[in-house]
Amino acid sequence: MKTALITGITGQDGAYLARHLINEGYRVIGTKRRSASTNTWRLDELGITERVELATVEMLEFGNILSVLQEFRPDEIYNLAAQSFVGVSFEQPIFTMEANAVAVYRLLEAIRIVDPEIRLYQASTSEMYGGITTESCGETSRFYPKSPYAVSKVAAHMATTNYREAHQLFCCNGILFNHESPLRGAEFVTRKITTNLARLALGDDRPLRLGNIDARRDWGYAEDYCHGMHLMMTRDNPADYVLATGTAISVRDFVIHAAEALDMQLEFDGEGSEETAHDTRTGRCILRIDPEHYRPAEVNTLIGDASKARQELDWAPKISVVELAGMMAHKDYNRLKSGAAIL
Ligand code: G4F
Repeated sequence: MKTALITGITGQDGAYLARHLINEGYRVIGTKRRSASTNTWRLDELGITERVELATVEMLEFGNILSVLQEFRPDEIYNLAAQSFVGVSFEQPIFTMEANAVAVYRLLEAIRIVDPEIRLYQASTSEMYGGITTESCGETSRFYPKSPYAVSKVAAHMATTNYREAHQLFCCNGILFNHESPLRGAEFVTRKITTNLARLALGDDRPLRLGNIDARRDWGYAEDYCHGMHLMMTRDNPADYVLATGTAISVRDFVIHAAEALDMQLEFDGEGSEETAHDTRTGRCILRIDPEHYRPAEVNTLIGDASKARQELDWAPKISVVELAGMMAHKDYNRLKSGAAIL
């Protein structure tokens, strides 16, 4: 039986990846930070809480990382732990660099000390391309980070590549474009949209408040992407792969698709921060712009080219963004209708 260690197992990707690896016959160890109460709602929803072993690890402490590797001797590590909020990284750039980049050095050094045969998956991100908006980005595209988050992820990406080349570690960077699901954190825009629209569909009258609705993202379904992570780790040779759908739509269009799934037909009026949207069927105001959600530097468009993953991993996304918006909206509607808390 192979052992996988997943840092950040309580997040969206950690939960889907854990379920996939359990189904593949792995022993799964997940790290979590020390806290009075660990939120395992995603593992609970997938019905796998009792099937994973949780270890308390602080990624800022080298000794913690070393100990967990020595104790469990994993065959594979999936480093998904991060300060993953792009907006927050403008407020906490130093913590973001520590948690997302220096922590990766700790992990890489610990692997070298404990067992250089351990394989590492590093969660890289499309945010690294940030300012490259004119082309669809692949593994060899130039990086142009536009936030402290993106800068930290470029540093981690480079460190991982360097350890592969300098120390011959089996390390892969998975450059994942935005990937969403009903398990997405409620602060990210897609889930913020679906939770608020579901609330409105159930009679609440407070409009959804968003920042830049013209930003365009290449959104895929997170579970598809977690399968892709595992495929990278089963290759004979380590490499970096982009996972993406190849199609981008705007935040505005995501709102429209999610609203349609809840039987709302939106019409937009006004411009810039004065723009609003109402439901043509009821006349109710559904969306307002709130400049508080604008970012100091915005990534306007991201589109990925996953042809290498398609060819070498036989990977392809299975769910379209329209299906995804509908799936998320229905799930949140049903959660709220049954009285469940939105987490
Ligand atoms: O959902 P978002 O916060 O995701 P973002 O910034 O693209 O980053 C996510 O995906 C990356 C790629 O996989 C990850 F690396 C990263 O960790 C994270 O998971 O924002 C998407 C877009 C942005 O352009 C943002 O400005 O939506 C825009 N937006 C407009 N109004 C908003 C809002 N974003 C948020 N979170 N909240 C708003 O009210």
